[in-house]
Amino acid sequence: MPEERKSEPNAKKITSLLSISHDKDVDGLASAAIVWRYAKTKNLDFKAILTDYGSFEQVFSAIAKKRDTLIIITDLGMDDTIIDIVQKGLTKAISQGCRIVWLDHHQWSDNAIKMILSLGNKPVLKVNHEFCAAEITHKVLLPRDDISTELAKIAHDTDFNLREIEAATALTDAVSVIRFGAIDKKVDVTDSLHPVLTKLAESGMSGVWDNDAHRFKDSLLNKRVEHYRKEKTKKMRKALAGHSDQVIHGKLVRVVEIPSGLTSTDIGTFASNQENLNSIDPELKVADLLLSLSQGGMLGFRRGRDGVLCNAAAKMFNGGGHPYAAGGEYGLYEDFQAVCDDIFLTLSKSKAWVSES
Ligand SMILES: [Mn+2]
Repeated sequence: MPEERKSEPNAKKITSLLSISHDKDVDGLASAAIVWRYAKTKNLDFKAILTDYGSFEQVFSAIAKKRDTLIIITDLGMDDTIIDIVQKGLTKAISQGCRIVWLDHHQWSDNAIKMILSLGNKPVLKVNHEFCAAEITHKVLLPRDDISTELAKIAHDTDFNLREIEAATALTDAVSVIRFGAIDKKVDVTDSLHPVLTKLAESGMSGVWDNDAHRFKDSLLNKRVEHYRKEKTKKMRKALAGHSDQVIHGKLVRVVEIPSGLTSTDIGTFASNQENLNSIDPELKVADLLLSLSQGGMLGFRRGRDGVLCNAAAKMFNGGGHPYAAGGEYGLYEDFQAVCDDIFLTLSKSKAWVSES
């Protein structure tokens, strides 16, 4: 039984579009909204799955059942650990007339790139670290659509942690509230995010956010976000109060422990604001390099000012990323202060993370 059809693109046969995007943040959501707008312009039935790396097995076995579907994957990276799962699902789908478009900005292994490009039906793969995923999606699918342009801008503001657009910061918190709420109640994250995704895809930010009133149009969501922010501030003040500092190679390095319900981006943003720090301790200065340690032993790296390369620092802890934000791994631990001393010692051994700009 021939499993594979001839690899002619079945463009004419394609009737539906499946969007698979990252559920964790605004970038993933905005990417899915842009893909949805694209589906509308092509009159394709649309379905979205918002997911995270832990669920790849489930997602890609669902993909294997698809026929004559354009599958657009956004804001999700691939490394060697998941190649087999992904390849199996995609190969089956392609043999059933599907086409693959993958748009991302994370780190990919060479093997993962080779695998995607070797698939049938002319796969499209765009990976670019200089943009967020929604920007790439916008450029590739709908460069002239105003709402997609806006969504890409919103995603850029949060993904690069610029925090210049109030609505973008608010949407970031809304995504967290909705995700944590779904996880708590053990309901599906995609289902919970669907109302917001629908409105973003229909009308862009004006579908969810009232710019004049500086609030969400959905008053319940607005209340949940306000409450979440208050709780978050409390937690962050507490986390920062327990910081450990050391000056290394002339740079102030600070380690904080992240409590549950907060991300290293939350802490990084809060701790880079001098006013926030003054409210905890008038003597506390913004650190040049901030490391946030999660309870699972993951490390987030953020810089308070130029002169530090977070990616180089993260590399010393089996990680990587950008000069302004990166991630790495410490491993499970018990004694926070012992971890700090260990981290300080590691950072003192190399100057690779210090730049003279
Ligand atoms: Mn992203």
